[in-house]
Amino acid sequence: MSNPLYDQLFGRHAGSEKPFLHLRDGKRISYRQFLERAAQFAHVLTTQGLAPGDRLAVQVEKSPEALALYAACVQSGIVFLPLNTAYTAEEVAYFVENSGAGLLICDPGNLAQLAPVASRHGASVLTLDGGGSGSLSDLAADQPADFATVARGEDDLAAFLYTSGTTGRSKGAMLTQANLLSNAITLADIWRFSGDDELLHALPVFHTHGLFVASNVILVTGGAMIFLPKFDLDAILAELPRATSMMGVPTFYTRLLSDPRLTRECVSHMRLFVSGSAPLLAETHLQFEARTGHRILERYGMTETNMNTSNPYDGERRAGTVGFPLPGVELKITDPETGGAVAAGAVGQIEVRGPNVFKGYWQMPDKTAAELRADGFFITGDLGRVDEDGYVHIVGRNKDLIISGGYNIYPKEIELVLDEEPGVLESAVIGVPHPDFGETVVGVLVAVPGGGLDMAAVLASAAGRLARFKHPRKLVVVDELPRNTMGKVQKNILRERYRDLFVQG
Ligand code: MCA
Ligand code: AMP
Repeated sequence: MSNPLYDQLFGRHAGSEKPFLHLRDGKRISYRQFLERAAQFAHVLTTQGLAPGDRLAVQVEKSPEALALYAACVQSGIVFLPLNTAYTAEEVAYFVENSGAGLLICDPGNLAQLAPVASRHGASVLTLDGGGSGSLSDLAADQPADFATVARGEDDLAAFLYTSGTTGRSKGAMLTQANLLSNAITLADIWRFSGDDELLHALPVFHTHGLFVASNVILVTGGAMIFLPKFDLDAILAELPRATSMMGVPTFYTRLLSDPRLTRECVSHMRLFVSGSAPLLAETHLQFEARTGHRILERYGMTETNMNTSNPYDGERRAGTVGFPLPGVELKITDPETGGAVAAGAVGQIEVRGPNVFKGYWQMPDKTAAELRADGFFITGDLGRVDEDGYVHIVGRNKDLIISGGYNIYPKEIELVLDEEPGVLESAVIGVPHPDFGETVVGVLVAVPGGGLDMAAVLASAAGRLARFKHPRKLVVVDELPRNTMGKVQKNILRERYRDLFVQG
């Protein structure tokens, strides 16, 4: 019986003593050790009562064990649901409830807060810390180091990744085995990954970029990862000389450029730098090339689709563009009003279709139908054009979204929280340029007349409810919000008004 994703990413390395993960303390984890750990975890998950198709919610620090949980889920047919470590207990509660997760694995430090959340929604709870210890590992220690891989088909679900929405309610994007596998094979091929690669991995492993794009291309080719717990400039600069490749969000590259230790010599062993998740400024691309001799390869993707386009490995990596549709992926530019094709070279909404496109949003058929057409094209919400040479340019967004340091933030979610605060009549949340994060969050408030608006109290209250990266970095009070004749808030006017708050104009 087969399980295509497990077989191709993990099973093929069974018994291999080749290094898979190099850790910062000099420790190495071979493929065999990693897979044995994953098998022990798979036993724990099943003895906890999870069956194929059930969801496992995981909010833990990055570690080899966190990644082994992904492998354990694929091997046992359980749907892997990783969560950003920045999410508050209130945010985690929504994901556990909405997904119907049967088990939550969290950091021991969050157990007191999350155990009641889990029990309220009928889930059990285990712990795992950044060093690999916790009740999960305690239970795993006595388990066999091999596990009979559960048969799965390509259309079976492998993971749920939650992505926010314009209504403020997060949606669980259902990703199948084929979605993940097709993208991994394509990317490994076009980016020329091989068993000799050592990928410098400093991204989190709870979103598509670090979990699927980076880890899966290595797994499918048998290379190794230099596995850092997070982005740390000193650690990255220390590891760059031995790495062959790195993937990062634009903030990685602007931070590297801000350090004089980034030189041509320190990257002389590198063959590939990839950027994505947010727009890479053409200026950053050019500065990086001038400093290092490397042209960053920019690609474009989404949680719902994995990767859609990429600049070429050979050939011109064109700054300010996201390259060409991947092999097997169709991309078209349509009129947002009619859905019909626009004239060649004109700007419209980007739609994509291919084996990478997800199956829909968990238990949200209306939202699925609104974004995923019956013919299989997914409406990305990004605005773009295709130039005369076929390069795709992303020129804006047809959705109210802020991307800060590669994290997506939907203003509606923050507005709902701000609007509940005493003294706040209404709010509009916008993204403005930020030198480090690309964009950052600004809250524009209208006060209740005589309502005693206390800005510090508003910020403190929001802090308890929303992940840190979503917090407004600044609140401003205005008499009224600019509106069009339909009564809709004109955020473009606000963005223009506050565009220089964090950068020099
Ligand atoms: C951390 N903070 C942030 C962010 N990250 N605030 C806004 N935006 C952020 N992205 C907060 C911290 O809580 C902290 O708050 C302060 O900012 C600085 O903390 P620091 O430790 O310096 O943060 P950091 O560790 O340096 O984080 C910055 C980072 C990180 C390295 C850019 O956010 C990161 O790794 N981003 C990658 C996100 C990612 O993987 N995106 C892919 C999504 P305080 O000041 O209170 O201490 S997948 C996707 O988008 C699609 C599919 C795609 O195409 O890839
Ligand atoms: P997410 O929903 O978190 O997966 O984020 C996906 C969104 O990130 C896309 O819809 C784009 O708006 C944005 N994005 C990803 N890669 C790029 C890129 N290279 N350039 C511009 N925007 C990007």
